[in-house]
Amino acid sequence: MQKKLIEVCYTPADYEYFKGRFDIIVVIDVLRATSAICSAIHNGVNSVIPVSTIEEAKEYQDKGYLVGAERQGEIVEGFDFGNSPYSYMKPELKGQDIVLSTTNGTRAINIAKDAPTVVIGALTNLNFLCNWLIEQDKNVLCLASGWKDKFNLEDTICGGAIAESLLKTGKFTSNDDSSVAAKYLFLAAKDNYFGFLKSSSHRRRLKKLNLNEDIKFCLTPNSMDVIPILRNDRIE
Ligand code: 3SL
Repeated sequence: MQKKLIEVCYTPADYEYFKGRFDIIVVIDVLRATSAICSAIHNGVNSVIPVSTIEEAKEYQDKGYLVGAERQGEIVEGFDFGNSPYSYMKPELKGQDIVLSTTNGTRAINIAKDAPTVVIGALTNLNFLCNWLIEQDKNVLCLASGWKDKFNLEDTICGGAIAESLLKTGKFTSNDDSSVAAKYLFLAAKDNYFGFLKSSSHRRRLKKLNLNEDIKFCLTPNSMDVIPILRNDRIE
């Protein structure tokens, strides 16, 4: 039986070099967009509509939607909430369709949206997602959201964790050095994500904004058994 592919792409800017060869794209933004989306779906939000720009977010707000918007780690003035996974646990959000726009995560989701399947990955849903991906038996690309088209550690490590888990089954293979390096980073970080990522740029950025609790939450693996999937521009 032919093995399926598992590869890791480090930034949305590199996506064009991978595009077209994969059945499933796993979009990853550990700090914090995809962790927040997992949190929303886990807590009974009906759907999250990911939009790339603040202008699009405003249009939805004018139509009466609840809208989360984050830029540079902070809540954009005039919106209902930002990108903290805790904001999406509020009971009043259950059953709602909400809109989200973030610096990197929602942009990466929209860049990948023409792929056959787009699924949301984070450390918070890691094992559940890996088991689901193994069952699908399809070619998988992990797309790290990075930071403004630059490489970041936490998304790459999460991609490496997924690659390692799929490769271990013997049913997947990978050809690209980006995947090999992501796997090595994961193996170095896996026993202490929090410590390993201490000096990462995004952790420092969020720490300055007093978002340590968010960081701890996002770096704690396997707190949620969810597979958020993009269907017709909505993540459900
Ligand atoms: O870039 C994003 O999409 C965000 O997750 C960044 S932040 O964690 O809100 O700073």
